[in-house]
Amino acid sequence: MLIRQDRGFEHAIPSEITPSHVYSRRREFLHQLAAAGMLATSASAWSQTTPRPGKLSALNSSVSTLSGAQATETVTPYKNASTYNNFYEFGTDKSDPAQNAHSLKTRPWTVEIEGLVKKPGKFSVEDLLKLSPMEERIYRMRCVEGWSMVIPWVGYSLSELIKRVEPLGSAKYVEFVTLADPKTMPYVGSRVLNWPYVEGLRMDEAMHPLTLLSFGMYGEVLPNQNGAPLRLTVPWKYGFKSGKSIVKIRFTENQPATAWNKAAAHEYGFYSNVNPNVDHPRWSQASERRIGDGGLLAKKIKTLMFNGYEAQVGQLYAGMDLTKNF
Ligand SMILES: Nc1nc2c(c(=O)[nH]1)N[C@H]1C(S)=C(S)[C@@H](COP(=O)(O)O)O[C@H]1N2
Ligand SMILES: [Mo]
Repeated sequence: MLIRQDRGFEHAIPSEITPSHVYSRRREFLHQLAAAGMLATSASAWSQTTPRPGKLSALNSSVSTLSGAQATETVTPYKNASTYNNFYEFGTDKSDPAQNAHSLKTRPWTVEIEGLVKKPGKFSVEDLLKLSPMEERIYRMRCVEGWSMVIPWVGYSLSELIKRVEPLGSAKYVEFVTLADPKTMPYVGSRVLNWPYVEGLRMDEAMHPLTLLSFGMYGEVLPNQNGAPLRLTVPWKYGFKSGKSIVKIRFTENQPATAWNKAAAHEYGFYSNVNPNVDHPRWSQASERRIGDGGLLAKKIKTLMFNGYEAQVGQLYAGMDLTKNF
């Protein structure tokens, strides 16, 4: 996103052919969750080869009250959500992650919790899958590049994990460090970014119920290119705040140095709230293109303040100058 704002839509979205073992793995994941009573909503509507785009209102009430999403929006086809990605460890073209991320090894996987907490330690992905009941949440996701999708994620609020490790009073921020393995990630080692990809949130943002620790999407285990085995989804912020394939969560007193902020501080601030009134230095943020059936000809739609989640998160920023804290 640093380099080619003008090229994002030149690339055709390749039609997806997913090997059958991937599907059986996803079905297995859902069955395990359901059997353990860990799936709070039925995700069966999304678990088909080509999930049907559906109305957001089809979701259960806890989802719609939390997301505040509009019932007129349709869910992005699975094919688009899993083949039009940013995951620079696997390449900078939108189609690269789907083509290259099969090399990512998602088991065994551990997430290390460190810094200002009473209970630091290591969690295996199996521990994390069991930590809390999961919900399906349909979130709008907007990339700073000006495109957006509507994706049904499966996970639980990050706050469930945070409460478990008992942050100290001095912990003001949470830093998320993602995997940087040059053996399985062809672009780690390139100079596109300073690896590992690091993101951060203020403690109250991290504790907000909308901040989701996601393990699945469309009722299925996350495809590697979407950040398996676990990632963050922070729907009121630009996509890059939602770090993929997290290996470390660190609680700090000072604001973490995040990867995109280090790469270009004047373009990508720490907060990165979706804000149609604050232009990116090189382009407007007032509108966006919804990726999906309309393809490259999709009409632009207005971008909403905090990506449409202002009622839920606006108060976190009361009194802050959002043109300075962009
Ligand atoms: N580790 C890592 N996480 C990442 C990125 C990345 O390059 N590396 N890209 C970010 C950006 S810019 C976006 S828009 C979203 C895209 O998520 P999606 O491909 O699942 O839609 O992931 C974010 N998380
Ligand atoms: Mo993005």
